[in-house]
Amino acid sequence: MTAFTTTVDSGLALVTLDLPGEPVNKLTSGLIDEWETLIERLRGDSAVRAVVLVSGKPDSFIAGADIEEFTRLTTAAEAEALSRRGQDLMDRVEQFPKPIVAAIHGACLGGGCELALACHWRVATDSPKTQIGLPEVQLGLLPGAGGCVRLPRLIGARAALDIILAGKTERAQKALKLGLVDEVVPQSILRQVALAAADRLAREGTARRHRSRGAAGALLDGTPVGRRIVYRMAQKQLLKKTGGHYPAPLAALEAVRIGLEHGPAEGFRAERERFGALAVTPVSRNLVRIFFATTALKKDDGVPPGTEVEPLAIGRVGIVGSGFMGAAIAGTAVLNAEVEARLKDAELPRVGKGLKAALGILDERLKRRRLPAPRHRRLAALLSGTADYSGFTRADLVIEAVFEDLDVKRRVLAEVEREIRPEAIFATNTSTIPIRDIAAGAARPERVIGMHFFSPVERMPLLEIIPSDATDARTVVSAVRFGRAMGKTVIVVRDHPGFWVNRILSPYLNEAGVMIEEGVPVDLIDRTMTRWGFPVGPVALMDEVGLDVAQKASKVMHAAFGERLAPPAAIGRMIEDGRLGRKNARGFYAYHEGHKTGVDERVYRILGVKPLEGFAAEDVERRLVYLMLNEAAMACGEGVVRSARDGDVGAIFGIGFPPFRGGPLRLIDELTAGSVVETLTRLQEAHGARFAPAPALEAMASRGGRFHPD
Ligand code: 3H9
Repeated sequence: MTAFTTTVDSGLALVTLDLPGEPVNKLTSGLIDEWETLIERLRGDSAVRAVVLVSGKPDSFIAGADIEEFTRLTTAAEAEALSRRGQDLMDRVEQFPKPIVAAIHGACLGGGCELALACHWRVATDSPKTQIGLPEVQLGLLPGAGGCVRLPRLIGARAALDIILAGKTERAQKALKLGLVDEVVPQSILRQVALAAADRLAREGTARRHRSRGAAGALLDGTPVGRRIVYRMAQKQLLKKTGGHYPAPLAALEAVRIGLEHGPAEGFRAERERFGALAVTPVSRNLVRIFFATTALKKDDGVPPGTEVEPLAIGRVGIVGSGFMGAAIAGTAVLNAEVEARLKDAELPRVGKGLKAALGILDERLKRRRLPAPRHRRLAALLSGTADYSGFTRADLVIEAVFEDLDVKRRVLAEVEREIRPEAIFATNTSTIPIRDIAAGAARPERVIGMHFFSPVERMPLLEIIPSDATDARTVVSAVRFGRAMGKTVIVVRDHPGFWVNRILSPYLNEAGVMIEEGVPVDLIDRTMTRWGFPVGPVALMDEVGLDVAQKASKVMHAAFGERLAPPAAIGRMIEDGRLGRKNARGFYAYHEGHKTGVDERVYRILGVKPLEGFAAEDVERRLVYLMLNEAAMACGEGVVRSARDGDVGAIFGIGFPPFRGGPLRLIDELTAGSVVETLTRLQEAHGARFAPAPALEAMASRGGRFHPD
């Protein structure tokens, strides 16, 4: 392997790293060997005064240690040894007698960032592709090659903890402000500036950096007493945020603290010991699997391998329905896919409102400095509106986001088909209605597909794409690629009521309603499930979605699947009382000025129940979790998802299934299908037929199988 090429000019060695056969540079064991040999050679080469390290890849400096190698680690001792190797490497860079300058463009993450930190000077490009940070905790790990020690020493405890504990990455300008890099330059002059810095450092020695962090910064970062306050606050926030489910950030906090309070040697020891322990936890294993699953989905077009189609280039999108969903789809399409988006609604005032909401998505980015003003202006100009389909003849894709009603959707499809070119695609944004029903009377059913966005569109990472039996491969590939261009993780699912996400959500939400009718307190239900790891509880989720919307969806599911998915009467009674959830500030919870203030106790009277005392949280958890697992197994058995990988990614990104548990199908594998069947059978005896184990699960239990091969 020859990952490095070195040229020497005027005493300056320009080392270009380009890992052969890989899309990004990563610190593999082989690469580390090669680097060690190389720097030993440069150390002894009297013609070399200084070194510049640059990447030969288009958009990555170094994306970190090789995550593949982590999957092969079997013991904590092996993982600790890997970390020690990384630390030694960085130490040799830091102690190198000649200056080493990191010239950074693209992803500079994890071990890549740690290598840059060990260098004596860092120059980064101002490109939005340049991202510098330590995302290790997102893999259930901590920076294990010296990052927990070097970063706080460079930029202060608070700023370092902000990055390390959240696994954050920063753009170049912010990194400059923090002192994480020393210079930011346009990409075209990166090498020249880095070489000039190397020359200067070789002649004048390494510059001492004096950064003022203000009085508060000096007190909090600069004194042991101040730092104690910082650690305590960080720990409190972490426990609140992670619910104790994610050990990595707490371990990273400890490593940072030890490094700052007891010196680098102790810090490095704490770092590698904790890295070793974390790398073999089930939490880290699950998070690493999710990384590889989402990476694989970036290349998956949703059609069988070998299908040869030329996808439609999508430059203009029409969106029918300028309500909450339609507007957010338009705003997100413009922001991420940079396409022209035209909103259509029945009346111009409604169109105006939708355009304002779509523009709001761009404005928010501008305000948070994620979008420069000229780009904001350019993107805003891509948005337009109409009340009469004008311009739709030029659309490549039309997304319908009207009311969730079969007749209305069919009417819109017929209208749109009259306007658009024959090769244009019609996508329906439905959450439950089968695409074949919507496309039943279509003139060109092969161009009709489902695109199920999740709300709020600009923030939710998942998109379900649903071809009907009539949809052609070109339409599938075009829609999947467009979804990805919109920044979504896309799963292609089977045309079955509720598709994947709402299918597995349906029995879970229903059961929450059934429990409320039994008198189980609302806050007990929600608290139990957030403690289990969901970002919100099922009752709060119904309020968020809207009780009317939830009822509509549950009726579709009831009609399709019968009594097993019968909606609880509670929702209907809430709606009769005029309660629609957060949107009208009246739901299971009370709201004040848009903020949830607590359970609305009047709800129990409306439902004619008395809240029970002493109901066991374990019973709540078991009923809710096992119903979701059972439905996931059943739907997977029916081929609703193409693989267990897609099912788990869909549950995690679509409904916030706790990532550390790996997804519902992974959880079944971990519990074993046999034990899940046993628990369901006991629940069935106690609570009724809706808990009857899915045939797919029983079959799996009897042959001792798993959903995931690994
Ligand atoms: C770490 O560094 C630990 C250290 O502190 C301590 C060590 C002792 N490893 O995502 P893409 C592959 S932990 C292995 O489609 P993009 C990826 O699987 C690491 N493989 O491209 C895919 O492979 P394939 C901390 C990696 O442009 C291909 O590269 N670092 C790694 O959308 C293209 O990836 C991270 O957590 C890796 N580190 O995004 C960063 N990185 O083509 C993880 C990428 O065979 N990486 N691959 O399917 C990322 O966030 C994104 O991949 C990146 C590029 C932003 C770099």
